[in-house]
Order: sequence, then structure tokens, then C-alpha cells
Amino acid sequence: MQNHNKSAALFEEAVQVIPGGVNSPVRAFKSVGGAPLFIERGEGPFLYDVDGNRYLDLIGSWGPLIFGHADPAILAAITDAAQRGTSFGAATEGEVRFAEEICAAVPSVEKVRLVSSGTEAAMSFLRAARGFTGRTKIVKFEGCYHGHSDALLSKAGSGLATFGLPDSAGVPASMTAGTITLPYNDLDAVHELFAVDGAEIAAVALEPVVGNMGCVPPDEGYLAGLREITTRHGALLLFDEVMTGFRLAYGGAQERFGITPDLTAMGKIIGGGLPLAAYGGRADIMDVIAPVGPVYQAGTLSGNPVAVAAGRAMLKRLREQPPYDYLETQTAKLAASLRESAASAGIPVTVNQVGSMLTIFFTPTANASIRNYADAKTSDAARYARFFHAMLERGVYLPPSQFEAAFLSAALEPSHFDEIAAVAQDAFSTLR
Ligand code: KE4
Repeated sequence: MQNHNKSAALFEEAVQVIPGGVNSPVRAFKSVGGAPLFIERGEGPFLYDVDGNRYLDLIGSWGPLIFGHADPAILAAITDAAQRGTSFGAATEGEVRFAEEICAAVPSVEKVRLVSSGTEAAMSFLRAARGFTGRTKIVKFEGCYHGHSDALLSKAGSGLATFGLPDSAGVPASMTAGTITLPYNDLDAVHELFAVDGAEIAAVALEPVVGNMGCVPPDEGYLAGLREITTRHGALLLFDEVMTGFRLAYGGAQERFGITPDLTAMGKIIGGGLPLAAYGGRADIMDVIAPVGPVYQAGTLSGNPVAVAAGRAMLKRLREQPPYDYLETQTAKLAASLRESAASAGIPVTVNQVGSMLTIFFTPTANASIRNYADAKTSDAARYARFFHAMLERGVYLPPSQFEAAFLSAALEPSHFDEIAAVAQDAFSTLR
């Protein structure tokens, strides 16, 4: 039986000085119950908590760590860069080379601006879209999460879905007045909206594969349909690839699905585990950004040299040792095993998996279709919580929320995937 005494003690101290004891809500274990783990270190596929318990990590810091923890090549790059100073607030050659590498990886990105978080990236690509089109309305989709900037906190996923918050307090109605939220995977709803408001819509923003309501892939033809509608009405198509970028392919979901957006937000993996994100796209759009154009966006630590070094080491690793086929094969095999063991335990689940993103939805009936937020919300979050703890006790660390995706890393060896499958089989049996 695991001991979590030090985590529990730290949590008691944490809540005295940090809201909810955490620096990001979804870490709080609020929807799965119990005190959150406090982590001491990560190594390869493993996390070690302050009580010395070891876990196979299926979160990977919510996506960045596609090669696992403390990757030697990335650590070496960080250490080397830090010796030369941690921040200059001035241009560096590294930023130019990194921007060239991003543009080479994602052909739709002709110019890119580095920022420090996915929230900043999504907030900024939205402002660029409005500045370029001169229009104000934007379309987002229920269950998609694009960070916590005001205009995008409308029927968002991730922590808002986890805590059942329709929207966030503190966001005046005026801030989301221009945000139209539609169901994901419903092209008719988009057609109907554009038939009325098409001339006023600056952009359609979405996660091309959703991770923030749990993993939900686009229907066949959905992305192509959005591309056609936005082009026809002079609106921009914005792919939030903070999660999917460099995860589902080196060129992201847009490479995997063959769709070219006008702007892309990136984050997580491109920072190699450090605070670094980016937004970019068509040069004519990106040139509305200051100091070239009138749309203002700035950041003290944007393009931070240590974070850029980590990001460049990550991209180099991805180019030289692409993990995509391995992760696709192993994760698909794990998904099949999860479906099988849940069925044999008599537990209805739907497992959605795209590349190395995966979610086990505890649905009313087995293999139900989970295509949008309304479908995802039919899941039994309490049963997910029991499964989460059953897995945790057996040394596997899943996302502490039914409405998040698991991220498998290439640090997991085939034997680890087999171990996860075996542990899950045991955990399902505890749910009977
Ligand atoms: P950050 O500001 O957290 O770096 O990125 C916001 C963001 C933007 N777009 C997408 C598609 C995202 O998934 C995210 C952040 N994802 C969450 C996990 N669902 C981060 C974890 C957290 O909030 O602690």
C-alpha cells in the first residue's frame, strides 16, 4: 500500500499560501478526490513523488514530455545555454534558428512569434485574426480549451469541464460577447451560422484533435469542411495545436489530416518542458503584429534563450529519432487492450485514441460514440475517479480528470505498455 503522508502534509501547507494548493487547477485532484501528489523528480517514463512512490507517467506534464522526463540531450542544451545567461530581453541567434526550424516543420507557418504559454499563443492569434480581418466575432467549440484568456473562456474544456464550470467568473459578458460557441464535429451548425453572420466572423478556432474534453478526433471531412466555409466567407481558420503540435506528427495535426490553417498556436512539446509557446501562420497575417503592424503583442521572456535551447534540442531529437510510428503502434495496441479488459470486467468504456493521445471514457454503454462535449459529459466521472485511484495505487499516473487526454511518451518501453495494460485489467476488476 502506497504512503502519501509527505504529499498530504505539503498539501496542507500549500493551501495556506496558494489558492487550492496548486498553481494550476487540474493538478488539484479535485474531481478524482484525495490530496494531489507532490512530485520530487522525473526520470524517463517515471515520476517519483515525495513519499518515494514511483509511477509510470501518462501525463508527461500535460503533453510537453514526448521523450519522457530529464531527457539527457534536452538537459545538456539547457545547462549549456544557462551558462551564458538566462535572459537578455534582446534578440538572439537561437530565436532565428528556432523560428526557421518551426517554419520548416509546419509549412503553413511562414512567420512565427515566440511567447511563454499556450494561453498567450491562443490569445495572440485571435488578436491577429481580428486585426487582420477587421472583424470581431470568433467561433470556438464546446469542450475545446485554448488557455484562460477572457474571450476564449466560454464553454471551454480542461479544468472548466473538470469542475463543471460553464464559464469562468470574473469574465464580463462583454469579453465573450463576440465569442460564438458551437458543438464540435457539427458542420451544419457552422454552415447555418455563417449563412447569417459570415461577413462578421474573423476566425474559427479549434483544437484539430481535441484533448480538453478528453481525446475527441474530428469526424471525416470536418476539418476540410471548416477550411472550405472559412475560405468562402473570408474568415480565418485557426488551429490550436498547443497539444497536437509535434505530437501527432512532426508537422502536427495539420500534417496528419492534410489541412492548411491560416494561423497555428503551438506550445508544450516545442518548449521541451520549459515555458515556451508560439503562434504563427501566413506572413501577410503575421505582419499585422507589432512592430510591423498595428496589433500589439509583447513579452519580457518571449524567446527566452534557455527555453529556446530546450525547444531546439527537442525538435532536433524529434527530427533525428521520430517517435511517431512507435507511439502510434504502442498506443493503439494499449487502447485495444483497454477495450478488451474493460469488456471482460463488464465495465462499459469508450476508448478514444489518436496517435499518442488517449482517453478512457466511462460511458453508459461500451464503445459509445464520443464525438463532442455533450457525448463526453455522459461519462461517469465518479467511476473514472475510482479507476484513476486504482491505477495510481498500482503505479500508473493517469490525468486526474475524465475530461483530459493521457499523453504516452517514447520513454515508455514496450514492456511498460504491457505493464499499463495489465494494471488496467486489474483496476477494471475493482470497479465491478
Ligand atoms: P498553457 O497556457 O497552459 O500553456 O496552454 C493553454 C492551452 C492552450 N491550448 C490547448 C489546446 C491546451 O491544451 C492548453 C493547456 N492544456 C492544459 C491541459 N488540458 C494544461 C494543463 C493545465 O491547465 O494545468
